[in-house]
Amino acid sequence: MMLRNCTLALCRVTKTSPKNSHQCSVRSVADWKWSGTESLAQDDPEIKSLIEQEKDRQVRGLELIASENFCSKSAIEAMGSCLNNKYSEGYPGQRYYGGTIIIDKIEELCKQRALDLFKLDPEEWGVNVQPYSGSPANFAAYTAVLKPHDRIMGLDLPDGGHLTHGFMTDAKRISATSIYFESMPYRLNAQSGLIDYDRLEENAKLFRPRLIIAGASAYSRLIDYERMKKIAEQHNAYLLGDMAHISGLVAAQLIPSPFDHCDLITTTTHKTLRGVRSGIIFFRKGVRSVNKKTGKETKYDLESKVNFSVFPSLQGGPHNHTIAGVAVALKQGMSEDFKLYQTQVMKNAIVMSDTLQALGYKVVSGGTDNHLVLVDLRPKGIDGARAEKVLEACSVTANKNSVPGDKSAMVPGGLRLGTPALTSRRFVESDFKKVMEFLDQGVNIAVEAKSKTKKLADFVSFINTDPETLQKIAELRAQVEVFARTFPMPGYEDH
Ligand code: DSN
Repeated sequence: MMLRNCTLALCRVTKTSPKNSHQCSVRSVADWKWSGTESLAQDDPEIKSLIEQEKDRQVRGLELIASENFCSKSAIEAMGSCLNNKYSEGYPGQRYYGGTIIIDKIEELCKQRALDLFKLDPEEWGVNVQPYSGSPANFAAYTAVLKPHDRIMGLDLPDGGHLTHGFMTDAKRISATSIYFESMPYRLNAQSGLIDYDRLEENAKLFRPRLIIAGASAYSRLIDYERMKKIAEQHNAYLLGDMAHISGLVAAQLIPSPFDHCDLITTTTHKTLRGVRSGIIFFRKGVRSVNKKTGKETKYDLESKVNFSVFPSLQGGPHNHTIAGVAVALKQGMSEDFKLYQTQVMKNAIVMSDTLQALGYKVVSGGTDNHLVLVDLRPKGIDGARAEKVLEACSVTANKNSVPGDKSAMVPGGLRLGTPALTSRRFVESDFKKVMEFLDQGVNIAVEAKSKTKKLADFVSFINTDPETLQKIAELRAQVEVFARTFPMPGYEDH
């Protein structure tokens, strides 16, 4: 007789029995031991322990990844709530399921706060808060305004752009945004380290894009949205601002706003914005252009296109628990404290850049106007991959990054360093000076280890086995961890 598990795990179905009758090994649900109200420690000590270990790693380490941050306890509390349980395909007032009255209120509140945070007039801008994260938000925004094979131009990934800005290589179309659309990148000027707007304009004349993307993942300077809008207008193309990295700085009105010139804007909510992980699309409403001869107005039609693209074209049920967490973070973003925080993020980035240069490092473009610094390690005789490995062993987390002129993405010449996460832990200028001194010591260990090894794999094995190097790493890690543990940490104490 064959047996198979039933969806009620305690029951069995006999295939041979008439009408697949159930033979339950318990008599009623009252016999269940599990109530669903057990704590994580009771239900799954293995996952609980791994979360505690990750929390400890975050507390004892120096987090310099420019896209990361430490979300507040209140936003995480909203995300870890019963809102997880509700399906609500559609939009407020137009759902495909019942029971969505409260969910509608949460989504409306989140949308209102998104508009308020960026000081947007609802007659001129609309917003969709359902994208699951930044990459889905970008693909949904493109799908809203492009047909398959329409042309896009974004900053090339090795020059600081993002995968979803159309990344492809000679051998392969990597991002779906280069599979479904035709992509031509623009790049940095290799000497200045700044976006080469002249070249973008020149190439746009040949390529005739439908969409130009103004945004970056590893660019430490301000973006000239006005210039990019002028280039886009020459081809009747849309200008999309991907402000994922800088949205907190934009919200605090510390840097020029993409809202002044872009047609569409996407962002994640967990980088400088310091919320739970999600994505948002803003779109313009009202008049798009006026015919100079006839005076006839052409209106934006982005609202229905963006909404349809997010659901039903690309996504299913919105993550209501996440939308609530985003709403909490957006409210925090309107506080005076948030502005002070963002101001400190930028002050810390300048100190980071200045200290590195004083220590003899080459900083791409010579400085920073935002929350991050790109360091070119090649003049030090080391690369980002090797430095990242040693720094991680010393509890300093950063990521390798390509710098202008780089050949290899796997062993690029630079490191990307950001201040948002540690600034959330109340690090100020003097603390960042110290963090850069720790980083310098780690890089020096890497330089020495490189001189004794050949390939990256030999290097990794060497730093994990050579007693003298292990000793140096252990000494530096101990100093880093004692220092890092003295700072407060947002979120829950142990998770
Ligand atoms: N992973 C993010 C970053 O590091 O910039 C972008 O998605």
